[in-house]
Amino acid sequence: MLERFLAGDERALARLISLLEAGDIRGTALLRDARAHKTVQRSHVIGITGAPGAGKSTLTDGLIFACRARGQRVAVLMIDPSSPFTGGAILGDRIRMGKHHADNGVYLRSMATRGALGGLARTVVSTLSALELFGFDVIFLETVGVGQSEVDIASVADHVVVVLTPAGGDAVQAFKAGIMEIADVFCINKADLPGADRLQREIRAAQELGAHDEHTHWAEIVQTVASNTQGITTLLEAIDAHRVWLGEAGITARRLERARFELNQAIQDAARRLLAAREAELLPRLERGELSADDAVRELLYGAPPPVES
Ligand SMILES: Nc1nc2c(ncn2[C@@H]2O[C@H](COP(=O)(O)OP(=O)(O)O)[C@@H](O)[C@H]2O)c(=O)[nH]1
Ligand SMILES: [Mg+2]
Repeated sequence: MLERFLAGDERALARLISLLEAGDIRGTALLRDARAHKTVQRSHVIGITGAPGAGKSTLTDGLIFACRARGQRVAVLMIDPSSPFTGGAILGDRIRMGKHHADNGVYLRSMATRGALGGLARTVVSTLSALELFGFDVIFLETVGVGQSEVDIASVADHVVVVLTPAGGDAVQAFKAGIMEIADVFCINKADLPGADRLQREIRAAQELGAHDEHTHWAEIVQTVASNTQGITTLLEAIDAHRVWLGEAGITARRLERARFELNQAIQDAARRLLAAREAELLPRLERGELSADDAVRELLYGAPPPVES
């Protein structure tokens, strides 16, 4: 497996990702061994988020072609939300993306898993590492912009593209959900529909309202019509400009944030496992007031006996 992975065999990559997804320790071991044999080039990790139907997959499709035209190798990681409402859209994505299958500079993968708290599963991070190590220049991470997964994407991507559309009061909802903070580039897709300029003015107004100084990045706003590839090059240039703005130090800071995300998730998983093994015993004592939550944590983590109230 290691040899095949290092030789660039996509089936070995697919197998490695499956192992990582399943939480199989052979996956992490293989990833570690592969790292020891190969110098890693940082991929550009581009998160694409927005409401279902905003045009994320259509945009990604256009961006794939634009990156391929630059000679870059591209991976796409689609996070399937486990929602029955979006099942049809995912199927549509499979068909649409199907045409890239013949191109071996493009690797497509969808992940069905979600984190325990509804955000991104932490295996997304190890999967990104595997794709990076395999040698992709660009990795697109498509997530449906709902709840925690939207916040999480900002923790794992180098660049976050927030996709909005003129239809359906997107902007108002987006500002409520704290989108201003996570967007590095705003993409107003479906600019063929009425209201794109108005939406752009609303985003600008919201940016001007927010606190800013010379350290704040003003997310660029790009209008696209993904369905006929209009604006795709401009969108890619806006992402490039953000990378230049970040610089090496900024990108390193993003990567540390990704490591923090992965570690936090691992700690939560471990804590949940510890608790599950002992909750039948601990919860009644907590409920009766014999034990404080802090005592219980101490006992779970260090096995220290809690002080006994007389
Ligand atoms: N009018 C219009 N429709 C678009 C545009 N981009 C995508 N669509 C359509 O919007 C629908 C949803 O697109 P999709 O990429 O699957 O959205 P996703 O759920 O965000 O991935 C599809 O029917 C697309 O053909 C656009 O720029 N203009
Ligand atoms: Mg999609």
